[in-house]
Amino acid sequence: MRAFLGLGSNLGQRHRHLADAVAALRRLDRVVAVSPVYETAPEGGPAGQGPYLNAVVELDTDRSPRQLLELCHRLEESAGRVRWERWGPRTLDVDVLLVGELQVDEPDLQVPHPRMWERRFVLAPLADLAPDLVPPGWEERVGGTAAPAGEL
Ligand code: GSY
Repeated sequence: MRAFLGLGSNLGQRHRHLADAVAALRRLDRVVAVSPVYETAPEGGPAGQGPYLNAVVELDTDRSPRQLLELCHRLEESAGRVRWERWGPRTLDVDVLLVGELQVDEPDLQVPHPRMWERRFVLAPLADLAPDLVPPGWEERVGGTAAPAGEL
């Protein structure tokens, strides 16, 4: 199954947190591709939080969406994430974006991710990996900023 995970960090050693998560994914599953990193303005959450680094990882996986969610939580815990505040700054956020054509609508898990189509910090790296999946003209319709910030 072709699956996509969104990675973000705006606390501590941001690049290191993303790189560690990708290294762990390479050990635990089949990583097909990793997008470039983008520095993005925070969307939502408290004022004054720092910019994010964001990237998207493509997997070829046998895991279910729920198993992928559990994997995401493990990666976040490994980065020392503490859930102080909803939408607040975090060392690492990992979201399940897409899992093949599967659709899930449960309280703690929605696939495709319900807000991904309005988020430049998701669509910019996803468009690099899978332009076929990103609606044409998204750049005109979606706000926010995303500046290239290297590779993982
Ligand atoms: O939902 C992911 C965490 N997050 C982000 C993010 O990763 N990047 C940007 N730019 N803003 C965000 N707001 C939240 S919450």
